[in-house]
Amino acid sequence: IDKKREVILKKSIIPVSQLEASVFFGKETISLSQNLRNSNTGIIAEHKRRSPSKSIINQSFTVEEVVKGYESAGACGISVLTDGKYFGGSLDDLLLARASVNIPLLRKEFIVDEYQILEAKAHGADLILLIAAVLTREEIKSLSEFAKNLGLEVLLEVHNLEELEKSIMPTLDMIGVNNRNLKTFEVSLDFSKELASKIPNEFVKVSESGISSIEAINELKPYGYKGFLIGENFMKTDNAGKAATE
Ligand code: IGP
Repeated sequence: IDKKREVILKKSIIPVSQLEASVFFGKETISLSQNLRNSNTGIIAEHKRRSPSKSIINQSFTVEEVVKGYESAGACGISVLTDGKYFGGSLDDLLLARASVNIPLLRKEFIVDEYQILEAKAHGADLILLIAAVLTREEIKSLSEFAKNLGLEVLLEVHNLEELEKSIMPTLDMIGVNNRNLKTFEVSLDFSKELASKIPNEFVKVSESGISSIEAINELKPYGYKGFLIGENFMKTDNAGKAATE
């Protein structure tokens, strides 16, 4: 992570003043947490070309095609991977998505620095992801406060009880349980089921990764989950938007 921070700061070629001058910077954000509270499907569909666990998933569609498909299929929000190294994404993907749809957009990235949050806002994001596994409580606090001050919502990702307990604070909007262990790539919905009762009710509960059927969603709903983050299962099909409808 320190390496990543170094790389980011070196690459921070767009001056902050220029990010702040972008058309999207002053734009009001759209609330994913509200959408999820009011929805009975709760789908957050992800744009994901490839991943470290599966290599290439799908590279045959443009970002616009995928996100428009997701929007017309009724997704509550869209997650756009902007990490290039592991997921083949970029901030341009986020910008193209923003130009194509009017539903909330998550910048899916390993965020470790405030500069990345400014980038997210300038490229049209409505919310950011913070991953408890790579951040201290103090970092989660300062990064989430920074995001909230820009009008962005915060989805905090946890994978176990320790990460959850260290992270709970009022500047988070949604808490996501990642069903995939980022180190071993093991996937199990049991992670969501086991942690559900430990997540305080003021946060919208999201279950992330490895969700590949309506049955899985129906299994998770009784545990209080309102959001379901799905990438690979939609992206691997010939028509991601259509898969999201079904
Ligand atoms: C989507 P899946 O199994 O449906 O493709 O998973 C999403 O949850 C996953 O991409 C993800 C992720 C992350 C990627 C969850 N947390 C953190 C990168 C970084």
